[in-house]
Amino acid sequence: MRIDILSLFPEIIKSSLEHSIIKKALTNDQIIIKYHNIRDFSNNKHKKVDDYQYGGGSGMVLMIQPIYDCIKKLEGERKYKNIIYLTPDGEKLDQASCNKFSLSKNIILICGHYKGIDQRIREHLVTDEISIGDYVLSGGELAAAVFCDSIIRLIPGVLGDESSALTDSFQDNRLSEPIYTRPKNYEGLKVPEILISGDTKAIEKWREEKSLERTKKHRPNLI
Ligand code: 6GU
Repeated sequence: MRIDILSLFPEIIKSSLEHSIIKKALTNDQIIIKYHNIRDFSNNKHKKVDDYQYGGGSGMVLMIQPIYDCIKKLEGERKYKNIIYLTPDGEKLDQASCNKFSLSKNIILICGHYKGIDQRIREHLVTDEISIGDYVLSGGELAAAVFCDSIIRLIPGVLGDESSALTDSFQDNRLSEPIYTRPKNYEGLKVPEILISGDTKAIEKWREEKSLERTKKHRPNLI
C-alpha cells in the first residue's frame, strides 16, 4: 500500500508514525508513505496557499491551485482508488471502513487547515470525506495519523500475531474483554481465578461474557 499525504504540516503526521508497529511496517516496505507539503505546490511568488472566502465570512480557505496541481501530478503517476479529505463534517471513520480502506492499493489524504479547503476540490477530486469523531481539531494532521495507524495495522503481516487484529475491539461489534498479566496478586489486587484455571472452554466463555458486559455498559448502540 502507498499513501500520499498532502499537508501544510507533514512533520506532525510523520512524527506520529515513526514508532513501534507502524515504524516497522515502514522499514519493511509493507507500506510506503509520501509527504507533500501543499506550500511547495503554490504558484504564488510568496508561496501563499490560503485566501479570503468569497461572499465574506471569517477564516481563511485553502486555495484550489496547490492542492489541485499536487493531486493531478500524483494521478499522472499512478491510479488512486481513494482520494480522502479529512474533515469534521465527513463520514465518521469506524472499524468497518478501516477494514475497507486497508485493502486499497493507493490512497491520497488531504489535510485541511484554517476554515477548510475550496469546495471545488471536494466536489471534483475527492472520493471520500472522513471525520474521526464528533469534535473539531485545528487541522487534519492528527486525523491523518489516526487514519494511517488504524489501516496500516490491518495490512496482513504488519501485526506479528495475525489473529490479533481480528480480536480487536469492534471487529465483531464487541469491545474487547479485560486482560491481565503477571503477577497473579499485586498488593492484594488479584487476577480472576478462571484465567489461571487452565480450563480453556470456561475461559473462552468468561471472555465472551465480559466482552458483552463491557459493550452493554460503554457502547450499548453496538448491540
Ligand atoms: Cl478529519 N479534521 C479536523 N480538523 N477535525 C476533526 C476531524 C478531522 N475529525 C474529527 N475532528
